Amino acid sequence: MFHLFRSLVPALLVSPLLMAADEGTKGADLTKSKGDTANSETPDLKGWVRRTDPAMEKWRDNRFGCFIHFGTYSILGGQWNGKEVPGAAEWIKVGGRIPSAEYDKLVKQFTLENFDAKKWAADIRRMGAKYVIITTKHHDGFCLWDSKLTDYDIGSSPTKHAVLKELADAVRAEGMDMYFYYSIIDWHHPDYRAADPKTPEDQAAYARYLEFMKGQLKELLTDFGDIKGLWFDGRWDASYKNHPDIGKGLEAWLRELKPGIVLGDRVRAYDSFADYNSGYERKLPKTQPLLDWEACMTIPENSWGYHKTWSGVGRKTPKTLLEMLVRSAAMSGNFVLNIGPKGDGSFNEKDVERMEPIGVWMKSNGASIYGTEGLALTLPAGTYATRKDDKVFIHAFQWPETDKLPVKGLPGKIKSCTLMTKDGAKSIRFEGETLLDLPLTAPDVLDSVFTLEIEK
Ligand code: FHN
Repeated sequence: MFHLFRSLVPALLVSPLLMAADEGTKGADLTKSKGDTANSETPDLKGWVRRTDPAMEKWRDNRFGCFIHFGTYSILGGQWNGKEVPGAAEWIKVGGRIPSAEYDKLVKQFTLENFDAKKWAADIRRMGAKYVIITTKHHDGFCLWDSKLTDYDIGSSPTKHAVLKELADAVRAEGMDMYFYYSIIDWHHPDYRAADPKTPEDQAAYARYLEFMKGQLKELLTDFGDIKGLWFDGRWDASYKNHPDIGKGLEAWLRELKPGIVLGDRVRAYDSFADYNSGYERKLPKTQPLLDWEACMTIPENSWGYHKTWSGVGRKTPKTLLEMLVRSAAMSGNFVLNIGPKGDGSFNEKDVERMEPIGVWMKSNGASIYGTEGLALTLPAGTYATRKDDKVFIHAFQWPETDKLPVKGLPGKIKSCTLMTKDGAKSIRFEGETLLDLPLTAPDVLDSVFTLEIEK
């Protein structure tokens, strides 16, 4: 088996580190749940080449995605033995020091009596997302599909739902693109190694693990219809990070298996970018990055999986989340909002309370997001600009303090200006680059959008 990976694992050295099979979380570092580190934002693009093929253009045009973290940890909702476990709910096995024998029993409770893939997809589409990324396997190793390569999967649970298949079909039926998240880290697989494998035994085990991973990725790309891309995670363990050729080899193999596949840079070690920078986790860049990028965001400070209580700072409001989406579009990036469904398969009401108002806003104002790029204008605080063709969209999260709004640096003269209100688009007077006679209060409590038509 090892010879298959000679090209992927070129230089594994020898050392005494051993990791017992049932100690998959031993190498797990809780601090790492603070998030993947964004790759360099310096002008050194490390040879990155902007893809302009239809699949990548579609990824760009989508602008808004929905992340779903769902697994057996969703049953616990951040609680173990009646107490809240600090940290992200999907890390509860580590945070709560739950023995594998106990944690693995959750599979038998995965009944999903309230799971309805069509409802999930419809709710997500109503929020305005154009693509969905679901955790097919998170760090705990549990697989949301009936994999031929492991029994630690949904096939061993009592549910009758084929979650991934049902969801992928429903997502496409709603006109959205399906992406699969896959964790490189695996706390369950006996052959996974977190540390750089040094002994021949560890090297052979890790090579078997990489083979297992490829087998699973092949299942994911062949058994679920058109999957637009893979979203890798957990590249920080030394076994992967110290050997950039593993990621590069895997990436080349995937591109051959599925031409046009969209891959974020987490498939690689931190040495270079794949199609886009996916390292903006729970934060946005300060200025517009030079390459394609995507931010992913939690509703609480740091829990991706369902959390029943979350006693941290709190859950972000719809306005805060929407402003992050708009700021991302205004810096030519994608924004992915995460939700964590409950263990029974229903959505968390706290997530829905945020998805709905964002969806109402997107219904009237989606044209100012989809297919747009950012535009650097001189604008008052809390105001951002996006553009598409001859239209410039001004987003006012903070309503102007006077009845005028200066918009400096436009790419041409204004031909017309409208403001979206609850009664539709209303014409706005302007003089040069200043919008005049504005209503005294914001027509939209979230974000009021001006559409400027610019002379070519
Ligand atoms: O540890 C994970 C975390 O649970 C979550 O899945 C996020 C999503 O980007 N990724 C890791 C941290 O970078």
